Amino acid sequence: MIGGLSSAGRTSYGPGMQWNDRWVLITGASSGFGAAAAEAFTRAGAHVLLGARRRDRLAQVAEACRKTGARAEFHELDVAATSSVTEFVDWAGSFTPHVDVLINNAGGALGLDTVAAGRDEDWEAMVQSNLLGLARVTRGVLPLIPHHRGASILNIGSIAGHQAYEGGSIYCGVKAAERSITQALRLELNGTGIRVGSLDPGMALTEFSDVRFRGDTARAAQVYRGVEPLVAQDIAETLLWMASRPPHVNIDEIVIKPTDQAAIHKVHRRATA
Ligand code: NDP
Ligand code: 8X3
Repeated sequence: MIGGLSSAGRTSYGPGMQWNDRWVLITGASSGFGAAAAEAFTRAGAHVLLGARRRDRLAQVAEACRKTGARAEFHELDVAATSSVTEFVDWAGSFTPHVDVLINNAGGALGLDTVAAGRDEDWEAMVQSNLLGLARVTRGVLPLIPHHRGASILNIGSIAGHQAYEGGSIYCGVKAAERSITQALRLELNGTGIRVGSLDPGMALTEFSDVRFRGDTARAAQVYRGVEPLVAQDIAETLLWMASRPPHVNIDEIVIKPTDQAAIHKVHRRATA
């Protein structure tokens, strides 16, 4: 026995890990990273509990996940409202007494305004979803996360949390705060066996820029002009890898960027027609 875990318990993880009796709860599962993570974990055999505001999109994601034979349940969730988070967690608890992986993914950026031109409603929404939402969901779900079974809390940060850029002030700020919350949780949960990690992507092609630029798809497309960005599946596979390490291994932080993006401001762009 090591740290209360039998050797049998340890060997059930790793590349051959059995996901069949495991539940994964994902916020922001209606598109992008969250939807891809739902598909990756169900393909591995896990069951998923999916939350976001757009029910119709959640239904599509759940339907795709069920084709693997796994269970995929969904419920409306607005991480910006404590009442919605409470209702969602109660709903989740009606399916399972244990959530083995919590993926705090809901969030995004609104606008690319300088501080001088920034709008209260954008700032408040970014703080509510990326920062307070992550804390609310974690507080709510923690009682369902088992100790000493290799459970994980995986938070989605960003390279914006490592380096600020013009027009990104509040978004960069909340993603920097995500790293601090992750580090605090890692300390607070030390001894419980619950792993805590942050996955911090660079430029990835999802609905992120469409949302940021409020449906201005031409402007959103310019972000990825001449670049081969990450795709949602890159993030999903990395999340699955992080959660599949043996229980004594905690991946604290991963920064993942497109090969074309050496730094926030250093992006290689090919000539386009
Ligand atoms: P998407 O816009 O495709 O996905 C964002 C998800 O978050 C959607 O499912 C959306 O669902 C959900 N969401 C937003 N606000 C709320 C809310 N208040 N309550 C519940 N769900 C919410 O973008 P990505 O997949 O790219 O973004 C996922 C995460 O990754 C975000 O935290 C983002 O900041 C981060 N990120 C993205 C990068 C990129 O370049 N794409 C790079 C680094 C980090 P709905 O609208 O239905 O509620
Ligand atoms: C998304 C990456 O660089 O657009 O978090 O902020 S960036």
